[in-house]
Amino acid sequence: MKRIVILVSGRGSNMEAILRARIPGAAIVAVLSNRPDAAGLATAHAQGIATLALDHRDFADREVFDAALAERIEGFTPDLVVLAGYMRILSDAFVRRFEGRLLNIHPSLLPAFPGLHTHRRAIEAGARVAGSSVHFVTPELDVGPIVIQAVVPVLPDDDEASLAARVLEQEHRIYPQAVRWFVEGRLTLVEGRVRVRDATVPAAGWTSPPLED
Ligand code: NHR
Ligand code: GAR
Repeated sequence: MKRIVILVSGRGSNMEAILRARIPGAAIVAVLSNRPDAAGLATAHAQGIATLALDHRDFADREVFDAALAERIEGFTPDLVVLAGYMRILSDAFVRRFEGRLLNIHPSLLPAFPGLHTHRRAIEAGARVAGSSVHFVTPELDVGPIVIQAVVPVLPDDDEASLAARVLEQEHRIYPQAVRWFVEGRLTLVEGRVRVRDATVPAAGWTSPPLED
């Protein structure tokens, strides 16, 4: 069994998509949040999963908070740590500690629109396509090596909410897919580059093909 810890800050729909996928060989051993009121925590708790909230406002600074968070995560001995709508930038020390086993999903076609308010910025820029990217987390924000992406159109009448909903639907496909690859031992980070061995991608929307060796 590969042990997975998921970090959320809010709704937790990506977490739910990963749970619903019932990935063979994967055990979601805990869901942690920096926000005690995150809906995702309650959802996980209702499914019998261990949950823990560490409120970042109770800690002196980012480094101290991240050190405490890392300790609690290590207590669950995870093979993989999954950021699913986790909204705190992670310090270098945290990222280095979990290097190669730390994934994030970002709601844009990286390297376009890193950081916050991605949908608003895509619409303002007049982008004709948008999407989502799963990437390994590196110390620098949203520039880690990309694992899988999905593309959606930006339609003339889109506002932030309508675009976010179209992107989110694709997130719920590609994040479980990336986690499945990892659990199957196909997805690795080798010298800072993503390798996906012998993978097939389900046909729906437009999703990046797996990388060959
Ligand atoms: N940490 C590192 N080091 N590298 C990444 O690539 C990270 C990361 C932590 C989170 C997710 C992320 C995203 O996909 C993520 C990627 C939060 C912020 C942010 O500015 C930016 C990007 C992401 C998550 N957070 C504010 C902060 O001061 C707080 C905002 C809030 O609480 O609402 O941490 O886009
Ligand atoms: C998702 O769209 C995710 O890509 C995005 O927040 C949403 C979380 O939804 N993440 C970020 O913006 C990270 N900065 P969820 O809580 O329902 O999974």
